Order: sequence, then C-alpha cells, then structure tokens
Amino acid sequence: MNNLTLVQFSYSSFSVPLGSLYLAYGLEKANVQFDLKIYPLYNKLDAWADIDKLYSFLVKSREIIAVGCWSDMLPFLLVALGKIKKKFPEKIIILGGIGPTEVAEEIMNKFNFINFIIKGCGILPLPTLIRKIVKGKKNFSDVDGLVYRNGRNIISNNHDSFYLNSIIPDILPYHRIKNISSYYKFLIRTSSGCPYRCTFCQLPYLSCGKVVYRDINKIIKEIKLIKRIKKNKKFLILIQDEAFIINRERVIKFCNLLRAEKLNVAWQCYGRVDRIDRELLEVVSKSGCRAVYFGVESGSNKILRKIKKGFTIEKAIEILLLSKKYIKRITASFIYLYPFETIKDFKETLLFKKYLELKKIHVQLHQLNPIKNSDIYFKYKRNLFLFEKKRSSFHLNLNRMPRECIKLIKNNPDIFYFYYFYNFKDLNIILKLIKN
Ligand code: B12
Ligand code: SF4
Repeated sequence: MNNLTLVQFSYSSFSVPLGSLYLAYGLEKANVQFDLKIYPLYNKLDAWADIDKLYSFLVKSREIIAVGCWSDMLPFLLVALGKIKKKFPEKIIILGGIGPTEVAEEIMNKFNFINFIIKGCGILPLPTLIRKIVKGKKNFSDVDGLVYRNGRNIISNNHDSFYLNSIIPDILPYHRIKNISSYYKFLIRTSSGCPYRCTFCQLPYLSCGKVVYRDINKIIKEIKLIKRIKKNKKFLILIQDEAFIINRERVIKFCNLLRAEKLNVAWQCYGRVDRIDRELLEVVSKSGCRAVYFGVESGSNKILRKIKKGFTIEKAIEILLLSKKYIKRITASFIYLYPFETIKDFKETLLFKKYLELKKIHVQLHQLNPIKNSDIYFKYKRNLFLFEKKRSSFHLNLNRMPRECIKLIKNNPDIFYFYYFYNFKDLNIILKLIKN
C-alpha cells in the first residue's frame, strides 16, 4: 500500500536532484511504495517565500509526508507544514536532509507538529521508519539517526553511519525523475567524507576525518546508464565528492577505466591545489575532465593559516594557472567576512580575484555562512546577528519574506542560524568595496 509522499526541493533545472534518487533507491530496495514530488525553486524569483504555493503543493501528499531540505528552506517549510498539520492533524510528518539534521532536537522541541526527524543519510533509516509506522510499531530505538518523542522526552538515536551511507547505491532509479533525459548535469558521488580540518566547514566533525569510497566499477556502471538515458545528447557528469581528487591512485584508476571503456564523457570535480600536479592534470584532462572547482577561500595567507586550509596563496596561484593549461574551465572560490578578517585581508582577496580573472580563471566570492558544527561556529556563535538587507543571491531580503517566517527567524536564532551573520565590525566598508 502506498501511504508515503517523498518531497524534495530542486535548485536547478539543469541538474538531477541526487538526494531524491538516493532516497528512492533505499525505498525501492525495501519494497516501500511511495510517490516522489519535486518542488522547483528556480522558476520564479523568491520562489521560497511563496507559502501559499508551497502549502498547495505539500497538502496534496499522502498520509505520511517525508520532506528533505537545506537550511535556507527551513523557515518556509516549517510554516507551511504547520498549516497542513492544523488542517489535517492525522498526517505524519518526517523531516530529513542537511537543514533539519543540524538542528533536529531544537526543531522537535519547538515544533510539536513534526513527528520525526532523521539525521544524516536517509537511504536505510527512512524505509525502516515507514515500515514501523505502517505496522503501528512504537519502538523506534533501532532506526539510525532518528529523533522522536517518547511521552514528553525527545529521544535522539545514534547515527553511526551518518553521511557515509551515501556510498551505498548500486544503480540509481533514474526512471523516478520525470523527463530525466532532458537534464544536462548528472551528479555522482564516488566517496563520502574528508580528511582535512578547515575551520569553517562541518565535514571534519561529520566524517571524523574518515573517507569511505564507493566501488569504482559501480560508478562506471552508473555513467554507462546515464549515457543510455541521454542517448546521443550532450551531458556533464558532476562528481560531488569533497575528497575525490585527493586519492591520486583512485583518480588515475577512474580515468583509465573511462578511457578503456571508451565512454567519452565530459566530467567535472572539486580540486585541492596541494593535491594536483602536472602529471595528474594530464591524466584527468585526457579522460574528459572539463572543469575543476577549487576552494581557495582567501587571498590572505594569514586567513589561510587561521582556517587551517593547509596551503598558501602562492601555491594556489601556481596550480590554478597550471590547471588552466589543461582544463577548459577553472573556478576559484573565495570566502569573505570571516569574523577575524581585516580590511587588509579582504583587499588581498580582491587583488587575487582581479589577477585570476585577467588569466581567464572564473572567480566566485561568497560571504561566510555560519555552518553548524564547524570550528568557527563553535567559537563565534554568540556573535551572530541578523542582517536585514539582502546579503546574497542565496538569501532573501528579510522584508520580502512572509511575516510569520521573519518572526520565526527572529525568535529562534539557534534554529534559523543560516539567516544570521557573524558579527563583523567592518561589514559596511566591505560591502561598499564589493559594490564598487
Ligand atoms: C550540488 C550542490 C549544490 C548545487 C545544487 C544542484 C542540485 N541539483 O542539487 C548548487 C550549485 C545549485 C548549490 C547551491 C548552493 N548550495 Co549547495 N551543495 C551541493 C552539494 C555539493 C551536493 C548536494 C548533493 O547532491 N548531495 C548528495 C545527496 C545524496 O545528498 P542530499 O541531497 O543531502 O540527500 C541526502 C541526505 O541529506 C538525506 N536526506 C535528504 N532529504 C531527505 C529527506 C528525508 C525525509 C530524509 C529522511 C533524509 C533526507 O538523505 C539523502 C541521501 O543520503 C552539497 C554538499 C553535500 N555534501 O551535500 C552542498 C550544500 C548542500 N550546499 C550548501 C549551500 C549553503 C549552498 C548555497 C546556499 C551556497 C552558498 N553560497 O551559501 C547555494 C544555495 C542554492 C540556492 N539557494 O539557490 C550547503 C548547505 C548547508 C545547509 N546547512 O543548508 C551544503 C551542505 C554545502 C556546505 N557544507 O556548505 N549547491
Ligand atoms: S572545506 Fe573542503 S577540504 Fe576543507 S574540510 Fe571541508 S570538505 Fe574538506
């Protein structure tokens, strides 16, 4: 019997929503029937903030609604779900994904209309939970990462496997996505975790320095399936792993297999400037690598030391320029508004940005978002403040949000921390510099 609607949000009409496929894989494997509904956030400006539209979309769900989101959607989703539960109290609401995971206990404490939250990867625990709900079972202690109520108590199960389950899938159920052949970008995960300890990132905490790998043959099989889906049309494989490039032997094996199988596909990945050299660049470019995205993070060596990035700006420049000789599109991403950044540090970032652009390297400049469970968050979370004006294309202007969402964000900074900034004394000067 089908009592379940799985809801996911999509940020891009070009790229396949990978989380949906992973969850669909787990449910299909466990023989749990479900509908998959994907809510597009890209068709309309401020699509997030349209609570009525979101409500109408969600309300058509079956008895159990399982929804996943990132932190940006959280206030809107909670307002819409609250309305649904008010009208249909019998509906069972399960949340998952990165947004609810980080603040699961806080959400359960504050919003009693949420029945369950599954932290981390949902592939295995979601079907286990659904089966228990359908059979009317009351013991949830063995559902990995589950947060639930027992009387007045909120119970948080261990989540031993956490994100590491994301290496499990064999072949993903692409048939579950409508018009799958019209997508251009196909996301793939080949590993999970990262051994580095950058202080603005939550991965060191989540993966505890471990990296778990998927069998390369499964990845090749997945790419062959995508090729069949796309027939003769062009597409791009996006390798999503944070740590893909750092395992040199494995990258070489992957590239050799792509060539041996004559797959002839274009792909892109994330890179680290201290793990790439001329020899590796030759191998990846010959096997179809068309783009590499490097997290450089700052133009200031002082900041790079402070965030424990593990390389200098000189090394970054050397490898970015070298990479440009082999790979068509090189992107360098920088972050600004670290709570310990000075105007001088920021000007160094701007200088390198200009220099790299002259060399035809794409540069992205992102404001530092507070990220729960990162070292910087632990250290500076007491200094968070709400910025009322629009701060980036990813954040809505507060005054364009529905009133109930603004109220939630203002009253619950620990839950909706994503909408806050670290206190930064020179904020206005830096924003002016950016504008100019
Ligand atoms: C690809 C990607 C993008 C793509 C999205 C394209 C697409 N089609 O999805 C693009 C480039 C658009 C993008 C943009 C941004 N991104 Co992004 N992105 C990612 C990335 C690298 C991979 C996402 C992915 O596919 N993961 C793999 C799938 C399998 O995982 P998943 O979707 O999370 O699903 C799993 C679990 O979460 C869980 N789950 C999910 N849903 C549900 C539901 C239920 C019911 C259950 C039980 C479980 C469950 O199970 C799934 C299977 O394992 C992640 C990093 C990461 N490691 O996930 C960042 C990440 C999601 N992005 C992030 C951010 C912040 C952004 C930006 C806001 C950038 C910025 N400057 O701040 C923008 C926002 C976009 C916007 N608002 O317009 C953050 C989110 C942090 C947060 N707390 O919300 C992440 C985690 C990176 C990071 N550490 O900072 N991003
Ligand atoms: S920023 Fe990248 S390299 Fe640093 S810990 Fe996070 S995933 Fe690893």
